[in-house]
Amino acid sequence: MFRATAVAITILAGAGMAGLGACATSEQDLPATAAMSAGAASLESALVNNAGTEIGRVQFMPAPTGVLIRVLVSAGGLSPGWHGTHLHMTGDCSGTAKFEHAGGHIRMNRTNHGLLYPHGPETGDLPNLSVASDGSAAAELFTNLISLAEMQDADGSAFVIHANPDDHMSQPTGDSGDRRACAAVRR
Ligand SMILES: [Cu+2]
Repeated sequence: MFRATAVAITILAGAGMAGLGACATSEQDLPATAAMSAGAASLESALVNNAGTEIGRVQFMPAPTGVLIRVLVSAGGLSPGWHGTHLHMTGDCSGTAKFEHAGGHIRMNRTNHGLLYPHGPETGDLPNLSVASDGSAAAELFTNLISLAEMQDADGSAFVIHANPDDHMSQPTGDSGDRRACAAVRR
C-alpha cells in the first residue's frame, strides 16, 4: 500500500494480490458516502481483454468532487508491472483486438495529455495501475476532472488499460502503447 499525489488525482490504494473472490467482503465495507453522493448511481462494468474475455470488474462510484474507480483484475489477467489507464471518449469495448471504438482520451478541458506535463492533464488522465506478479490487480483510482454523470453522456465512456506504463509526459498518450483491457460506462 502506498500513497502518491499527482496533479488533481490521487491513488487511494494500489497494488494487490486479491483476486475477484476476495473482493466480496471489502465491497460490503465501502463507505456510505460513495453511494449517497448526488447524481448518478454507482455502476459496475466487466473488464475485458483483447480476446473479449472478462478478466475483472471495474466499479465507478460518483463522489462529491469526482469519480472513484475501483479496479479488480483476476490472477492472470494482465502482465505484471505498471500499466497506463485512461478514460476514453466512447463506451464501446467491442473490436476487442484494439478497442479502437472506445475512441481517444476524454478531453473536455482542451489541455494536453499527462499528469506531469506542464500543459496537462487532460480530462481522461489517470494514474498507472500496478499489476502483481500473478497478473492480478486491486486498486482505487480517483479523478476530480470529470463526474460520473459526464462520463455517462450520450455515447458513454470507457476505462482503458494500456500495455505499458504512462510516462505522464509524452504526447499524446504517455507512450503507454496498445490497449489491453476495456470497461465500458453507459447510462
Ligand atoms: Cu488510453
